[in-house]
Amino acid sequence: MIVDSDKDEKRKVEINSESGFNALKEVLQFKVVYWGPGESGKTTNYFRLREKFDAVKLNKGYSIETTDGRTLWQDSIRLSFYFNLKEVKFNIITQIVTATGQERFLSTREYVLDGADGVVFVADSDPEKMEQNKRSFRELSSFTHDKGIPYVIQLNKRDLENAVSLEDFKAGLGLPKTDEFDDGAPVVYPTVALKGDSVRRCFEDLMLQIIFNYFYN
Ligand SMILES: Nc1nc2c(ncn2[C@@H]2O[C@H](COP(=O)(O)OP(=O)(O)OP(=O)(O)O)[C@@H](O)[C@H]2O)c(=O)[nH]1
Ligand SMILES: [Mg+2]
Repeated sequence: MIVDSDKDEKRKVEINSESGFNALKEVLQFKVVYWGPGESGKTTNYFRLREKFDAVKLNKGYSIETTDGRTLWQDSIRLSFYFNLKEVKFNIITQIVTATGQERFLSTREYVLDGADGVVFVADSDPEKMEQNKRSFRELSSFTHDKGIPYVIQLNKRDLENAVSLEDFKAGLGLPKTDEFDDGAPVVYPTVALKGDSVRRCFEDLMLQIIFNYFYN
């Protein structure tokens, strides 16, 4: 049974009678959006997460693509995790969606971003994609401006031979030169989504930020 515990629709209290006693469990629902320029690897991140979190997925998930494998609308899946905080067991239900990077579908991107609790910005290491990285990052900032939505920045395709250097990438996006922010979080997560490298860590770090933001902001 699920009943509303307060006015906040993200937060519900679930009362379940398991093994003869009533366990009280809080349920929190979040939405994470993968955002970035066209073909930077958002859908690849999504597929790798779906594999890695296979045991905790709530639905099969779906991908809506054009015939050439580009995202038309979005990819989406829901996962269920447990998280203990101050002796309360929370059930965290997270919907993961990827926005399309294609310029011509700008309006759908804004819609996909609606209600996001956190964003993974997926940038492309191809030096020729630097302008697109910058444009997409500016676009994201304009949508999330003033909303204080937590985000992490992923620099994908680190396996490319001519991959842009981390320094040039940070300078291009106007990011701090340091490796980490004051709270110890990496400024940029280098990934190879194709192989699944660091995809899960990047997602889990964002989830912690989202949960922290929810309780303390
Ligand atoms: N070399 C390399 N290629 C990658 C990596 N990640 C993704 N790709 C390739 O990049 C291409 C685009 O990947 P997608 O995941 O479809 O990109 P997307 O960001 O979802 O693209 P749109 O939905 O069209 O915006 C595919 O051919 C992937 O195989 C990576 O880490 N390294
Ligand atoms: Mg895609």
